[in-house]
Amino acid sequence: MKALLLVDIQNGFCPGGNLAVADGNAVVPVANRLIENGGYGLIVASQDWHPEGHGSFASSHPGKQPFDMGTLNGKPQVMWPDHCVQNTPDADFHPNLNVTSIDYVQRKGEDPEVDSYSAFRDNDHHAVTGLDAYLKHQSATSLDIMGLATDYCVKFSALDALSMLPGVRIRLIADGCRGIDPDGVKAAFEEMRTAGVEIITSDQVLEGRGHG
Ligand code: VGL
Ligand code: ZN
Repeated sequence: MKALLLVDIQNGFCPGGNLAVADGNAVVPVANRLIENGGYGLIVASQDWHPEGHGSFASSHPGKQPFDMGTLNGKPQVMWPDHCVQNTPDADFHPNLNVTSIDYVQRKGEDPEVDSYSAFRDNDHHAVTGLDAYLKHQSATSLDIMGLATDYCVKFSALDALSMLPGVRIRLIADGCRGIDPDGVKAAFEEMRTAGVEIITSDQVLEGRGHG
């Protein structure tokens, strides 16, 4: 079973959103093309889904400004602007994303005391989301990953996919990702490649159906 993981393609990470990624909406047509013509048997999506007052929000830490470094539960934590609050438009999937074809949505970041960049487990590696079990149950043999943001949720999802789904081929669709910090994006690609993630393009998937 060839599976596609769409990471956090939400209003909050697109222009106009509370944690907008430059050009973030550009990943939407890439996702739709892959959903419709990529030859996948399974489409899953993650959704950043924070309660109000989440511990990753600068607003929860007196004196902190968005993008400052702070701590959460004694660990270093980027202080984010309030974003993707549950049941707000900021947390909705981008309105042009073909959500009707998504088989499974994995929400994350619900625990106010710990952030969860990865779609598979929280940043402390204490709690898993259940996405690994779902993909194993569906007998996924390959997982292509794209979405937002390259240097945070995409990177940590890809690295966790490698370690939590042994034997599954993990590929990153480079043109289907946009990131927060340009230097961070460069480093993220390098880190993923070094760890064993194959870096490909959506055209490669669409041409040979990319599954060769
Ligand atoms: C993300 C920062 C905070 C992401 C989510 O989707 O990359 N980044 N929450
Ligand atoms: Zn978040």
